[in-house]
Amino acid sequence: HFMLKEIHEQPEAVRNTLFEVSDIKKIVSQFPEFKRVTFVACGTSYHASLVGKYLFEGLLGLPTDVILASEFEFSEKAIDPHALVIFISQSGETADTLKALRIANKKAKTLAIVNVLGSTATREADYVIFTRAGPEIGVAATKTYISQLTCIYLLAACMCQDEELLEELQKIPDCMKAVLSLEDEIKEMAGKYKDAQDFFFIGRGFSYPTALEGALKLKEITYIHGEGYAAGELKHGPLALIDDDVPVVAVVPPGKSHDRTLSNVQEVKARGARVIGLGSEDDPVLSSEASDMVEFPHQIPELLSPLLYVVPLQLLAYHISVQRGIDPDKPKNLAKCVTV
Ligand code: F1P
Repeated sequence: HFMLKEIHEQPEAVRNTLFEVSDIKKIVSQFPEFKRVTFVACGTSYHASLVGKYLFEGLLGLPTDVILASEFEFSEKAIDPHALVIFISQSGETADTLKALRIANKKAKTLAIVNVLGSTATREADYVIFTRAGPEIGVAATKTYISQLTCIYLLAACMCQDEELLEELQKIPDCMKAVLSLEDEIKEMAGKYKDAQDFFFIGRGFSYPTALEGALKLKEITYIHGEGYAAGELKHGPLALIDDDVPVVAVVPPGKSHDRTLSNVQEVKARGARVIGLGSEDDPVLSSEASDMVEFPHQIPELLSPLLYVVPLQLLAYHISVQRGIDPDKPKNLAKCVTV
């Protein structure tokens, strides 16, 4: 399948995208002073944007909003002329994204982060950054998501001149290979969970967009209901849906969010849920709570975790899809580029 091939091409996609750093530095040197950042995107690209919010607010202290392209017209009046409005799109042709770009171009400086050279968004935005993922044939976005994240990290690091972060990013391709080598374990896990009718994916902070993206991958190619939730919101209603039929995927890297997400893991377990834990290899508490565990190298800090923790979730969705007899390259009701 194209999808599996592209999942395995992700270390290369990151490596190639990291070469964009010199172009990104040039673009950043042309920036006027921005008072805020507004991301606009659809689908998987929206989840990359959410990671951008945590980064831009955390590293640069810049107020950052993330707006779904299909909702942009309702925020039009509030667009700050001193904002940098960043459009993220694999194709650069998504109708809602282009419509929002045309509105934003009249109000503020725009930047498009796009994978397809020469696409409409690249011709219309003030600044352009390319994700060097190579062509993506699989309908569900995988390596382009990772390349979008890489560009966002590069952009944030260049804007705050964080050389240490630029160096840390160089380690990602090798760490990602280590994560990909867990595929056999994840395939086996897929066999255990493939008959579930509903899943929850939970995380906080940097892990919240990963939870949303894991749930979207599951929905797109397995047609199982997957709900991505900010772990702290579970107590505001959805805990009522958790029982022993609902597996919960918990994204729990070490760091600020760790202990509180762990307490949510205990809450869902108390309601009978089987928990698939994603966490550090040296997290005995999480691994004792989880029915199944995906272990990551312990040196991965929370800030970088979105680049790695999503990979097993792509593999999980892929293997559940295949084991349910679905062709993940031909998902029903999903086009590679949504032009309407
Ligand atoms: C957005 C998107 C993709 C999704 C599918 C449909 O596309 O929702 O994330 O995987 O291909 O479109 P884009 O604006 O990033 O090209």
